[in-house]
Amino acid sequence: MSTPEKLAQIGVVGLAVMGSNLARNFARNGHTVAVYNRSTSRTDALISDFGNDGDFIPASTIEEFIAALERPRRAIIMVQAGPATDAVITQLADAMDPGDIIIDGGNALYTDTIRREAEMASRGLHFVGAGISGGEEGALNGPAIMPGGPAESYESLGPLLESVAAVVDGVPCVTHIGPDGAGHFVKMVHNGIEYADMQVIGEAYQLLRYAAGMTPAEIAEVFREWNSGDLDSYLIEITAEVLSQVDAETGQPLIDVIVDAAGQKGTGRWTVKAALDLGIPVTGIGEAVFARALSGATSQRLAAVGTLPAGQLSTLSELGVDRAEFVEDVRRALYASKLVAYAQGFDQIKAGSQEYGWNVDPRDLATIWRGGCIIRAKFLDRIREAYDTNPEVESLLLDPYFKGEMADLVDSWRRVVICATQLGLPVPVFSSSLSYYDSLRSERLPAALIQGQRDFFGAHTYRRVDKEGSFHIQWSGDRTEIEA
Ligand code: NBP
Repeated sequence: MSTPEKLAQIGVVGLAVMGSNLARNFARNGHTVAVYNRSTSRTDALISDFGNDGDFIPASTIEEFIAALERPRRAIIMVQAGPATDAVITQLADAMDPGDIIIDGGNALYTDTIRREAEMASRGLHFVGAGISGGEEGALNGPAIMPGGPAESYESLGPLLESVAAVVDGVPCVTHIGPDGAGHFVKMVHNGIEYADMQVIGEAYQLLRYAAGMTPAEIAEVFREWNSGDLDSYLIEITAEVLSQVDAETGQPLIDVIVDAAGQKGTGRWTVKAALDLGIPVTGIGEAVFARALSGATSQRLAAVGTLPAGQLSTLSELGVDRAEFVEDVRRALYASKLVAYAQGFDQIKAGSQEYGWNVDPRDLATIWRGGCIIRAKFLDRIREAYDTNPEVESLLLDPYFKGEMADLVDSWRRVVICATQLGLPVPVFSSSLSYYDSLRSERLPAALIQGQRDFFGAHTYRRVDKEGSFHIQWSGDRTEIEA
């Protein structure tokens, strides 16, 4: 096997939609890119369709691919997460030398990344689990990139990633997140927040459509308007596009011909599982994942529609609610619920960072999520400012700016949740986020009663508000308190 005259600065393994777009992005930015895919047809298609984008070195075997890379070799894997990724890692590692860098750009589970990083480190290789957000469009034109792994690998890899990442205010949307699984953990929570963000937008749509009686085209206009204020974000922008789309076949709004069942098998579910392990209440993300699960429970839904009693329902006009005021209330409820979801997501990242010793800086995330990724939003600037003001803030909701926002939003939020309940419209994230908010600000929670119950049936003991120690009531005896 001959070594090519010109070597590649970076290689991409896996040339489905994400890998080929990322390879093109590197090539368009002046890098020579080695490309390899298990089935050579994808490699051939990339070269024939987009070979003019820049310098590619197509390889038909892993050995050819490795030989095409300059040292230290840098290879990005963009294949299906799970066993496929392990198979490719093994192939690459067997052909690489100490000091070479393997980057997994897929949506890997962070615990897999921790395991893989340790395995590769024991072989003298650098392993970088990098979350890449922005879908196929982002991969081609500038994604947000969240690389973990050894800090020293970022010295060699960072400039390359910075050259292809999205840029906001002159700042590339990529930074070293932390050791081993940090990058994939942060990407997972990013996706969890994305689930919540999409669900709150869905709930707002549902209210405007079925409570305010607006058409999809009218609602699209409302979202366009909202996109010029606090809610300015990619997801609000594309929502207006989806709602304006008319189905060519039927002439109906596209939204009305799309089956209302959404999948929830990937990173959203992982986020909630990880949050449960860490004991962090990510209620917004959790409800969003469950809302998708319920949407897909087709047979249960079919059995329930029109048969489960709804009780006495009202309409907006029966409740004497002004439509324009209601639309503004819904905007505020959306914003408040979204704030809760982000605050909870950042809480989870903080907890994960502490658990695994990653030292993740939340300001970095608020900075790199401003561009390229699906949850890019204007208000991430505010989140960064909040952490600039106080990096140790207990919750984003307690930042002075966001507290001020909440003061403006909370009355509308309550009105919307009450109204939705009276109309019989589901608002799982709006309502659970409000309950979370009220729980956070409650002086006393019913957990005291739960502790009393636990002590009663299981002698689990309780702590007192007025002195140190653990106590137990002798419930089946004379009911005196003893110190445990
Ligand atoms: P897919 O996730 O659909 O994976 C297809 C690629 O995996 C093909 O190149 C395929 O090769 C390769 N592959 C498989 Br499957 N098994 C393999 C094996 N045992 N050995 C070698 N290669 C194997 O591609 P994608 O949608 O481009 O996504 C790539 C990664 O990026 C995934 O981890 C995904 O979760 C992540 N991601 C995707 C998006 C998105 O919007 N799609 C966004 C962010 C992250 P073949 O051609 O020979 O079958």
